[in-house]
This record gives sequence, C-alpha cells and structure tokens, in this order.
Amino acid sequence: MKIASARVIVTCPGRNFVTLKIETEDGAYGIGDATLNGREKAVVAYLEDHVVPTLIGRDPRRIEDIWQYLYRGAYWRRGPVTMRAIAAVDTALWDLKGKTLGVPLYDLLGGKSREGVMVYGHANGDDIEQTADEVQRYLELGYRAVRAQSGVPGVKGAYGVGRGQMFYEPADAALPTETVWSTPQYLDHAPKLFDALRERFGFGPHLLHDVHHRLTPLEAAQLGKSLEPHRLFWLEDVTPAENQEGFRLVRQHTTTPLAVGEIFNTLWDCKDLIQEQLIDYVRATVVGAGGLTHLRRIADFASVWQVRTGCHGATDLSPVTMGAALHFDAWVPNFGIQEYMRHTPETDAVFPHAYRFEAGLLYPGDAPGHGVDIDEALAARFPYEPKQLPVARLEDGTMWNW
Ligand code: GCO
Ligand code: MG
Repeated sequence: MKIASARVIVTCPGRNFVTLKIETEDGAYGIGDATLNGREKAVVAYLEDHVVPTLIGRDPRRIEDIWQYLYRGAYWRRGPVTMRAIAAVDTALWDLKGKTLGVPLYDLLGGKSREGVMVYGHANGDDIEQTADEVQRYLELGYRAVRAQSGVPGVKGAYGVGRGQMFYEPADAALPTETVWSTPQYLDHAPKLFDALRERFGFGPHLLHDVHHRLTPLEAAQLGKSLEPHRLFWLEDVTPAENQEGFRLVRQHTTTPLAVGEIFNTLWDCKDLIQEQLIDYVRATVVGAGGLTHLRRIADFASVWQVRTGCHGATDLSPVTMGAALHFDAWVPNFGIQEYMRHTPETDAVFPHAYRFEAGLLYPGDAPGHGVDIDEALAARFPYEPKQLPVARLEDGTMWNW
C-alpha cells in the first residue's frame, strides 16, 4: 500500500478550516484536521511545501514511523504550526487504517472503555442573569456539565461573551479586535456568578469556568480559593503555563480542580505540571498535540499521576478533530470530560459525521475510521476568509494575554 496523493483543502463554512486528505494508489483515503485559528495559512504552507512531498510513495500503515519522521526528522521540533501539520497527517493515517481494516478508531486504540462521553457546553451572557438563563437552556438540552462565562461590569469585551447564542466564535475580524481587561473587576465578579448559579441550580450540574490565561499565579490562587465553596468541575487556564512551576503556587493555595492545555503541542509542555500533580485535567486534543499518536502518549503519562483528559473542543477545531477526539475519549481509561461547542449547520454539512449528541453525552458512532468525511464540492463553495483572534489590553493600554 502506498500514498499516492495528499491534498490540503481550505474552506470557510462560517469559519476557516484546513483539512488534509491522504489517498492511496488504490483510492482509499483518510482525512485529518490542520486548523490553527487565525494562522491557518501558515499550516497550509508547512504542509504543502514541506510535508506533502515527503509522504508520496510511503506506506500509510506505518503511522508511528511517519510520525517520528515528521517530528524527529524535521530538526525544528514542536510549536503550533509544526504539530498541527503532524496532527493532520497522523489523524488522516489512523482514519485510513480504520477504513481499510473496516474498524472504528476506538477499536484500533484498544476498544471502548465507555459507551458515550460526557461533554460540557458553553453558557455565555452579558451579565449574571443572562448567563444563568443560558445555563438553564443547556440543562434543558440534557447537558450534565456547563461552562459559565459572564460579562464583567465596566469591562469591554470580557473573555467568553459571544455575539450569538450557542455558536460563540472569537475570531471575528481580519485584523485583531481590541478588548480591555481588568483583573480587579473580574476577581470581584467571578464568585458572584457562581453564587448565583449554585443558588439557582444547586450542586447537581457540573459547572466549569475558563480564565483564559488572564491572571498571575497569586491572583489565580486567590480566585481558586474564592471559588472553593462552589465546587467547580474545573477552573481552566488560570495563568499562562509557559512557566509550569508557576502552578505550584496556585496548587498550594487552593483545592479547586485545575485544567490546562488547549494550547499545548506536546508532552513537554505539561511534563512538570503532570508529574508534580499541579493540575487535574490536561486539555490537549488531537489537532493541537500532534494527532492521536502523541495525544495517547500524553494521556498514558498523565494516567500515572491520576490526571484526566479534557479535550479542547472549541468551534475552531473542525468536526474531524471532534470525531477523532470522541474515539479517543471512548477508549482512554483516564477520561475526564470533552468540550463540545456546537458547529454551525453549514460546517456540519461540509463535514458529514457519524457522531451524535444524546442526553449530555456524545457518541462517536461505529463507522470505520473516525467517522467524519468532507464534502469537497460543498467545501469549495465557502472560500477562505481572513479572520484573527482578538487581543487584550489592560485599562491603561498595556498589552495583556487575550
Ligand atoms: C476554550 C477556549 C477557546 C479558545 C479558542 C481560540 O476553552 O474553548 O479557550 O474558546 O479561545 O479555541 O481559538
Ligand atoms: Mg479555554
């Protein structure tokens, strides 16, 4: 069996997606997601100029060797662009292997550990009341876990407050939108949001919250402490994690469970966080962390320290990533939860998929491979639109972490 072609498909059915399609000489194919929100074209060039030419003629069954070839062989290791390109190849090859053997991906990984995977949805509102109404909406849809974000009084464009309901999408303009951030106002407001939610919904539903890298370790520790009575499922990205040791300070001061890792590319980004038990959930997912081959390695390493998975699942990860992640979630023994931001109907039409939502769980389906396809004719009707993520400044104009 030999790889005959590998093509990059860019489409924008409401937002941009980059997909790699690998075909064999006898017409079998697999697809992988390579989307990097706001930097899509960098991955397209990396794939087309540097990766695709090296794939032609290779045996697609040798997934591990191809992964090592692209990772070790490149000399320039890691980083979001490289690792997304590797992820796209890796995901396409696992998909192809499943299809040619006629088995779903979860069976290739070792078989299902559970039937459905618990997901969390996003409730966003301009204020506490609106957020609470959105939480209610998700609970009525059957969700067992909901992430809650609310606008902060006096703060223009606080993180996580969407424009439309159900389809939050931060990459909103060709040049980055400027937002303003105030840590004191936020620290004052966040506990009030969860006071109101626990009062209205009790302790039955799981509640989650994302700080989106905005705090220093000390501020993060203060927030974690103030949210302890609300017993969150997790508090996410409390402080930037480049300095993994920074989490020691947070951990020493709070028992609120911590989740990190949607921007991690490899195990090396979270090695200390995991082995020092500084976090509870690792958020890396298929497209971000070099595909299933590497994500599986992160999860196995994490399992030694009882750290569980919580795959990133925002709308900038295509249905291809969602499908592959759901097979991974169905298998992985140390599963925690899966993020699920619904894609728009246009996106779902371009990427027909076997996975489905029912009563708060997502099911990967039993189609061979990861169960997600691309309708290329439809994809071609949605050309690329330049869009970037916003930036954040403090009130005095200082650049901050968005
Ligand atoms: C999340 C995230 C996302 C990111 C987005 C950036 O927890 O889902 O923080 O919404 O902001 O993936 O492209
Ligand atoms: Mg996040």
